[in-house]
Amino acid sequence: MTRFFIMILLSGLVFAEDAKSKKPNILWLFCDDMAVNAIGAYGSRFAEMNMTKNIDGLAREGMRFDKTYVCNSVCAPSRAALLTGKHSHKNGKYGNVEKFNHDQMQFQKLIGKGGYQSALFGKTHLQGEIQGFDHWETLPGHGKYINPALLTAEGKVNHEGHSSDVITNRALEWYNEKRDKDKPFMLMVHYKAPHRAWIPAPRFVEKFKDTVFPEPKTLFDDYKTRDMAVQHSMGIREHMNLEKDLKTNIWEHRKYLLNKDLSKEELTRQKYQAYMRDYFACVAGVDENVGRLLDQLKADGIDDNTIVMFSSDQGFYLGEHGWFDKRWMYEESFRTPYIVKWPGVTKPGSVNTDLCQNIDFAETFLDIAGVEAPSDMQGESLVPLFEGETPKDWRKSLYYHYYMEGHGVTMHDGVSTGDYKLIKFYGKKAKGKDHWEFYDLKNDPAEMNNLYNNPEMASKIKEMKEEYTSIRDYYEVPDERVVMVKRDKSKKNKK
Ligand SMILES: [Ca+2]
Repeated sequence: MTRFFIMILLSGLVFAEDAKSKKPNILWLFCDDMAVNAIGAYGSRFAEMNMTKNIDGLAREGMRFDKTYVCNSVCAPSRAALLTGKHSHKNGKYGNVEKFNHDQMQFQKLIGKGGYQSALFGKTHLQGEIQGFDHWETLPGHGKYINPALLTAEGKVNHEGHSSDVITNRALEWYNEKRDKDKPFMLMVHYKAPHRAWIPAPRFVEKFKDTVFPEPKTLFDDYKTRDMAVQHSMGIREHMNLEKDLKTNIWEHRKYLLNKDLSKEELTRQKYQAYMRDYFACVAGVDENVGRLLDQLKADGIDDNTIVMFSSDQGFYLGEHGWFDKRWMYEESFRTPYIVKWPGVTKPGSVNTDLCQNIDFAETFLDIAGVEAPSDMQGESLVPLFEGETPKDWRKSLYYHYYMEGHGVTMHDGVSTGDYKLIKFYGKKAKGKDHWEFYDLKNDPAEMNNLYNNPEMASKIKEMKEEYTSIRDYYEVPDERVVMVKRDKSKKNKK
């Protein structure tokens, strides 16, 4: 009896030693257009509504990153930056239309050297066949919300159900049945939700029907001091499509719109509520599926040796400035959520405020896997930050560059130190001239006051212009303007 007990004790010790020396698994959870403000853990105006309990749980048990940003706030370029660890001008993916060069180096082509098996499920938005993953099942283009097809190495496979459920089901099938259980894994789960046109799974359609969502303070922004923002075409009132976006009966709504008693403000408010109902019904679907994946790790007893990271391809406007969509270098779209739970490494409930960017993710994955990152990747490993040890020479500013002309957002680039932001608009709407904006983020976090013409700010602006030149040099941004590939409207974008 005693001998039996000792044996159990010894095997327990061996197991504990094994777990310690074993490389950690990585579960990467990635959304499309998930606003920082949508996540309760970030303490937004929706936080008390408790709509993201599984994602919030990750922040409670791990580290919340408050200053993680993207380099180009639109779907495909963000994914290219994620895989290559490079800004758009280095990976060649400037917008959503031109082809991505899959032959270039990407982290997943190297992570196997560290003994990892890799798999990706869901949205990549990078036309052409993805390379380097041991297993992949990806949505063609944007993919469909309901009954999506997935591209695989063997061809296209049709699935039934909502995309968030299908993507999770496929990931779980690989996890349970196809992976090599003796190797660590890098599992990437890329949801389409909550991208426009915000179609939830049927079980969530009615979830928020009686909910009144709090409005942002800037819902009725008049864009005073911001010439470029005036020209937007992502206004909830003016540009949100009634039929496709808000799924209303268009004829009934037309009658409604013709009602002269309805003020512009009231129309904005009603459309905002309808938008939030669908957006959060999609978020609820993601959160539930995040819970399913976390439960599985726990049930298998490997949650202690699995790093879970949650992020999005960029932020989104949930009515701030009267908008939906992304693209701008303003905080709501420039910033993205990032939460990391690494048991034994990230301190539970901790918050990091260092400047991080989506070009850092590739090098972070490689660092975890013990694989050296190629010297031309442009990010930094975030592993020291997970350990609570910010390197002394950590970056002091971030570079951003948007190359498209979409939703009334003209081409622009800029630099942010977290406290100050300088933006240079130079695209069509700037009419051939450089048009600058400058924000004091500490005193004006909502970016309502462009202070570029304020003489009191002159020396700070000069300093930020020097920073702008220096960061462009550092990342080797060419001076030549990029001519964007236009979408061929004669063909349907099938892939
Ligand atoms: Ca997106």
